[in-house]
Amino acid sequence: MNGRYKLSESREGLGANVLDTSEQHGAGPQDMNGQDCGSRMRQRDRDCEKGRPMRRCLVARFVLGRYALVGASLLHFACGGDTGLTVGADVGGDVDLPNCAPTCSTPEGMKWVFIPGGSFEMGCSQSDSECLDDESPPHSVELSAFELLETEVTEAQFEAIMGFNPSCSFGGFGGAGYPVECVNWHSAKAFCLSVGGRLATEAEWEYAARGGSTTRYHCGDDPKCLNEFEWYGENAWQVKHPVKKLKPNAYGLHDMLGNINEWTNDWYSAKYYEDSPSDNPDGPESGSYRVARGSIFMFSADTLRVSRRWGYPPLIPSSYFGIRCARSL
Ligand SMILES: [Ca+2]
Repeated sequence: MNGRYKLSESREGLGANVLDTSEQHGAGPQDMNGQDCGSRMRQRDRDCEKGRPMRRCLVARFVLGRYALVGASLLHFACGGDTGLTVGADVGGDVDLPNCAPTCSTPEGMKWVFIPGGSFEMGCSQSDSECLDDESPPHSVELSAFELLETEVTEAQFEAIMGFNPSCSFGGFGGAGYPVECVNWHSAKAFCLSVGGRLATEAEWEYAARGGSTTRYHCGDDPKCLNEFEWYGENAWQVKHPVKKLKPNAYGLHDMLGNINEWTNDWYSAKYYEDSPSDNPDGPESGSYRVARGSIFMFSADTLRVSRRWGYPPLIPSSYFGIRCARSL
């Protein structure tokens, strides 16, 4: 991978599973309840306007000059969301992304887990009666072996590489060992390239999350089994938790289904499963929304079903969305 890719975003209609928030219409960054991030960003705006020694701003402006859209994304965080980009606007052209391979540094605590190649049934589980339309039809997928991070990327790990911490820390809960959030898709991709990895495909994410299981959750069909493995609406007190505090799935991966949603590399299409290739599928060629997988600390068990899909605008950061990188072998 040479760190250069063709980026284009076309407009498509909203899929049934796309999250619709005011952010899509040009409002400031917010969490999905319209709280928290907006005030933090406005404060950053005021700081920028006052000409304070905003290291974040300066770093972002420097990166903006070198890495175009990624820089714009960083500037979005650092300067309160005012990057001059129109949310949801089409963007195109070649974009340089940082890529340190093969001499990447590994932030403290970051561990790659080997995921063996194999085949699985992707999409709605046979025992699941709550699947949405975009989870069907279930279809056979074969994947090559790859690696995935043991945990969601933490705030400390993100800051060590990127030089700032964008987390909104919904409810006031956050810190070094908590998962980073309020990252948009571009920053998630930039971070993964910066540690020698990439974002997982949607198929890789589901395969790894299942850990060989074929049930609604990796721990079975009864949602009560989640309490030992995942932070969600029944046990998380409506806030995010430090990574790796609960049991891992069969592949040794922590917090896959809960705590924070995780960006994947794929474009979102509600119809993709109808004609998905079976060999290492990597999503539609274009779209307006990127896929995030898993669920979060405040949602009910049905959203943690392993086949659940989310489409979300790639330019928008949210307190719901974080990062888990993959790495090719
Ligand atoms: Ca997660």
